[in-house]
Amino acid sequence: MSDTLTIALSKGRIFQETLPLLAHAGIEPLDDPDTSRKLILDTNLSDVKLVIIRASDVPTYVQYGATEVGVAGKDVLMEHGGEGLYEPLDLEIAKCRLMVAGPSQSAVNGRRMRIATKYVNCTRRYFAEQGRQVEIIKLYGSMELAPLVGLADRIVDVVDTGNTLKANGLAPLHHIADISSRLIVNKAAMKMKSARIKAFIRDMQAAVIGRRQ
Ligand code: PRT
Ligand code: MG
Repeated sequence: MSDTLTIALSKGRIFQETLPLLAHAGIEPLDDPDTSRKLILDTNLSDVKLVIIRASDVPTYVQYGATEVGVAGKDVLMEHGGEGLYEPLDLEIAKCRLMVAGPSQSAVNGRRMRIATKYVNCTRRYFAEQGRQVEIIKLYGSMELAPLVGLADRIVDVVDTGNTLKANGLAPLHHIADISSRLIVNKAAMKMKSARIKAFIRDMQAAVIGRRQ
């Protein structure tokens, strides 16, 4: 088996913030996913390719070995469950917090709270740990809208600056988890392509440490 390496990445902030780490590891893409329509990008190294995938799909591609490695937010990994994956390295990029948010002054009394979120599993787990029965409404985006139109009492979403919440009259209420992006590796590939993948992890780790200074 050849020791090619395919790396799953999502467009946008994860791609932009992973780029300098990859450069530190000697990997430079030959195309920009924000302007190219290609989904598989060649790099300066003939045996390394970048595969551009929707953020929430990255763990699935790596789980099934469609790509050996990938970069995914801890929020996405918590929601996916991590089956078939190793998570050897915190890349310390795309940092944010998974929060419960809602209208700043609002109490929900005498009935089950309704929570809108795309993080259904994380939300169920969090409220179960609190011993609270809630009704969860699955959405695919723009969670901030749900409380404004009476669809839900609260949302669970990632928050960075908090500006989006504030602009919509919402406030962060409870902290669920600190989030950053992680390097993930397919478990079988870690055995089959051990030397190649371990060298890549080492290079990326050096890049993360270099970036701290
Ligand atoms: O759209 P799609 O479902 O394909 O994926 P996505 O929207 O999750 O992708 P993307 O690229 O937006 O996010 C990828 C990863 O970046 C997430 O899984 C998080 O781990 C991480 N990340 C870091 C964030 C943010 N910061 C963030 N602020 N992901 C999303 N946001 C959103 C937030 O939900 C809010 O609506 O950005 C908006 C602005 O945030 P404020 O608080 O700065 O206003
Ligand atoms: Mg998005």
